[in-house]
Amino acid sequence: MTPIHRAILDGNLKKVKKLLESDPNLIHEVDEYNVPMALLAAKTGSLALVRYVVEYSRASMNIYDKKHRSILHYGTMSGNVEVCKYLVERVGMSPLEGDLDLVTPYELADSLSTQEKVGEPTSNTDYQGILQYFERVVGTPLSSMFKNPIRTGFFPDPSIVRVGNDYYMVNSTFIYFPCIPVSHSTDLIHWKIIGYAITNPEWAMLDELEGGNGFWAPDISYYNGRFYIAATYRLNDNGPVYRKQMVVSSVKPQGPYSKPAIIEEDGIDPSIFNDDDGRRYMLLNRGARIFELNEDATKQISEAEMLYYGDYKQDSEGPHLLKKDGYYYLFEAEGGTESGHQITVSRSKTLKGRYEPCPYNPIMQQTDEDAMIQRCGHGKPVQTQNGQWYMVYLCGRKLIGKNGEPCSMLGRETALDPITWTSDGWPIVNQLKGPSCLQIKPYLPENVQEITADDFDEKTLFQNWTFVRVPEVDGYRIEGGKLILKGSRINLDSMYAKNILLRRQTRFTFKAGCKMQLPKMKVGQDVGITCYYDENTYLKFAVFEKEDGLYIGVQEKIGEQVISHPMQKLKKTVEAVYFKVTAVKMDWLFSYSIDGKEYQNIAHIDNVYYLCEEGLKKGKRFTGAMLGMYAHAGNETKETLYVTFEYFKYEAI
Ligand code: 6LW
Repeated sequence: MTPIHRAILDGNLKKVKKLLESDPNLIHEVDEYNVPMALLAAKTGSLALVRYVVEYSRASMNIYDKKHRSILHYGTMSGNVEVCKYLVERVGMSPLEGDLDLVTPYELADSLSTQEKVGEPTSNTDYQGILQYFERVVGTPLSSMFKNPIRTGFFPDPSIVRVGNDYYMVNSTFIYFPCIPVSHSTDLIHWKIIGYAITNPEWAMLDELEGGNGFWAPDISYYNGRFYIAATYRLNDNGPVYRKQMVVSSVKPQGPYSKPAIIEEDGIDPSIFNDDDGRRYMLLNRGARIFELNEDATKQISEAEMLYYGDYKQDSEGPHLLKKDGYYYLFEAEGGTESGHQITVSRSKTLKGRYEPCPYNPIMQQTDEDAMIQRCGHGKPVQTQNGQWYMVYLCGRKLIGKNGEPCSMLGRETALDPITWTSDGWPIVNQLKGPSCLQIKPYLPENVQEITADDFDEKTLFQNWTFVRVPEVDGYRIEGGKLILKGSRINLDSMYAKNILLRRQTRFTFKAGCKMQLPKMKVGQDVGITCYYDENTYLKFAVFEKEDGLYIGVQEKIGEQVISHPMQKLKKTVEAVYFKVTAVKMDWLFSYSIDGKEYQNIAHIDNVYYLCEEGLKKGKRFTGAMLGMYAHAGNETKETLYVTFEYFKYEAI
């Protein structure tokens, strides 16, 4: 331990002063965990030492440890209210700034005070006091706050509409079927999928599309008693026409929706705007182009023309118009869906312009490139029944893989932050502070959270299940509380594979499991669980029938590579297999059981990078990690393979 480190840990101000006077740069040292000295000083709880470091040393106050914890996180750990007060009131540190696990000082104080209550009280700590202090400065108890992202896992490109006291959201689904989930909420925080824009297999048009194409960036709106969903239908890159727009409508938000009307206009991210004079329009990129629609929004009736390109002028897309107080406000996503992503706004007194950009642009952007919540953009505003305004927007979080590589495992997600209107009439999101980790809940009645376990006891599948492209007509059935999947002739590595039933991975850390009855299999067949990104990258945790018997184990598919982990032989008499996946960020453990009681580990993979967006350079990797069940029958036999699953559980840990 270096002398400055020792002096700080001892809270020895005299010694710290002496050392820094002789060499001011010593404050830039870090300990063996890479924690900067200034943060360690805060952790001692010595206010005099903290003040000296802040006011006389060369330490900056925008420094973090490698978990992106600030000096206020460390002040909180000290248990000294006075240190926290000083850091908040004199240094301007925020109790709402999240670390890489999105834990804020406010929540840290809460968990430490709970530990304090159950454990041994330690002498000089007052976590309860810090918690109360943070509650006073934030102005809201923790129980009245929510965390971003509000929709974790693959929920990109959100669009929202309110009808009465109900909120509806749509997100992109690319090649997944049913297409484009419609989710419902009453509180803007908890969402449940209630239906889909396209449920008729004949209307899905997904069969020939590579992963990443399909239905992009939908918009939901409401007009004359009907819900309208518009989206881009993105074809493969090989034809002259590879983008069209589609519109469906229904009187019920959950559908069924009408047959897609196709609008042959190039561009992405269509949204529908209904003007007060009853005329209807579609907006879409590049920038914000506009054309008129007929009364039922199924036909284009004017040429597209440029409304306004955008303020940032790069990858301008996701246009939405809002009419308010005599202005047309035009919201755009700019900078592309990666780290430069942002939301800008412009306005005009007349629909066709000229649009003037907002002086506060971008009104949403993450500027701290080390923070967990990144790539914030592509949003749409909504006003609550109480008159408050919110923005739903796209965001993404990256884990760090084993070799330091960024891994966007959960794909692009949805976040929520309040909009306030400035005195000169401009909307700004979260006070221009970028995305929040912890935010005050809208003043709205709470509703229930999405279901995480399925016993297949209902007649139909829960709405959070989704297929990779359209399943066969007899691809699955639910019978006597069990799910029966029909084996696919084609393997998972092809876009022609069928009946792959998946759900979103919504947490970095989770446990999932299912019980499968073992069918009679032929050599070359395999049945079980898949953790899936697309036809190029996935893993199978399954039972494989080989020449010399039945095996259970894990097989990874990473581009052209197939990696088989050592498998275990199963007795022919085995009737059922229980699968368990325990995932802690990039590190996953696979275990199985024959009796449902004793589990045995079969494989451990410490870097599932290929289930992330960055995992392979092939195709458009726009979705997120999924997991679920599959059966691969192969082409060797005429007999149909059916496999029965009794339940599938998924829980955050
Ligand atoms: C979508 C575009 C985008 O059309 O990504 O982040 C594209 N934004 O708006 C695919 O989701």
